[in-house]
Amino acid sequence: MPLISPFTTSFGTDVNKDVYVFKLEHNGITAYSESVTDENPFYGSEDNYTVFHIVKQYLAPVVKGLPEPDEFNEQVKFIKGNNMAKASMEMLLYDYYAKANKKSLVDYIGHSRGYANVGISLGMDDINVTLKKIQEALDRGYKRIKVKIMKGKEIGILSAVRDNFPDIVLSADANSDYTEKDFDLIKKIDRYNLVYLEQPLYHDDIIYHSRLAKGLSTPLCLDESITSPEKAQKAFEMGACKVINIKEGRLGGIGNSLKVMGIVKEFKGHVWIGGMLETGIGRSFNVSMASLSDINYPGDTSPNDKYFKNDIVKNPFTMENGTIKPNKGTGIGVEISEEYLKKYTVEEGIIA
Ligand code: OSB
Ligand code: MG
Repeated sequence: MPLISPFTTSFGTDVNKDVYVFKLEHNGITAYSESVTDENPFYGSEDNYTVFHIVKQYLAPVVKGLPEPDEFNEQVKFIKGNNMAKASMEMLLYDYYAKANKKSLVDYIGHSRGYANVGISLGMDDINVTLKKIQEALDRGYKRIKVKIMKGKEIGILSAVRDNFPDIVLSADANSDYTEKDFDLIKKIDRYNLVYLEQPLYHDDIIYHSRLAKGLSTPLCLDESITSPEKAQKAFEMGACKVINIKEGRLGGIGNSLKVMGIVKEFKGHVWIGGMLETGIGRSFNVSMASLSDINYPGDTSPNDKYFKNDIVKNPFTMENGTIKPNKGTGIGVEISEEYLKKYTVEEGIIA
């Protein structure tokens, strides 16, 4: 699926979304999910091809027995890692069981405030383009602006943004571009008054983040590093972060995401729901999660039209005053656009 505009992070530029959409049909119920992986393992260690392999070889046969999501998580525990593959199947079962219980996904999960607070994640562009996009985002009511940064470009980007928007709620995401040798450079970020700095160091690190946090007044938010509830526990115990960006895909699904939310609460931290440029299918899971009452910061759950002119769902989200309501209806509540799904499908098959 072509993106409306290229999305550039410290690890590369995306111009298309290449995604596996999963469909489960049983007893007149049709459930959907998607994998948050991309063609390359540049954000984390999984990519579309590893997901397909793990799903086909190990997970789909388990899904065929229709375990409830918690039971599924128990049954696939013996498979190490591969969280994005596991999440795509666990969430398929969440949609299935919400629908089987004739509930919306939020009612099936419980404890929703009824709407998600929404921030925007802006990829790196020419600085004038970024400033224009920020103004547009503010005009649309977004509650937090996040800009992507990378080593050597951070001061240019952040000083231009702060010169033009001195008071906005601003964060920056480095997607693990820095090392422990860059602490002096990273400390210069303190002057831009960010709500948090997201994942400055190695994608799997906690120890150096905790060391960095001691010399920094800007709170740290971890994204890539938090791949399990245990990692979240360790990160808070070590003071490696005050904020966590939850992505169900990275954590292996909704069950683990809820556990992380519990840990954040225990440590009186902050938590929000991130995004991976999802289609309308993945986005509807994210918006439901972002509406849970324990989520206390605006997330990266932009409405569909930030990324796609023609999404594969017929009922895209709309944002009002920086909030989005989860879909009504059962499960994730999306109406699939068979037209665009067909148009963008390059390969189709039955895996179990
Ligand atoms: O680090 O949060 C990230 C997109 C792809 C991979 C990693 C990240 C992102 C985003 C975009 O920041 C979030 C979104 O709008 O979906
Ligand atoms: Mg991030």
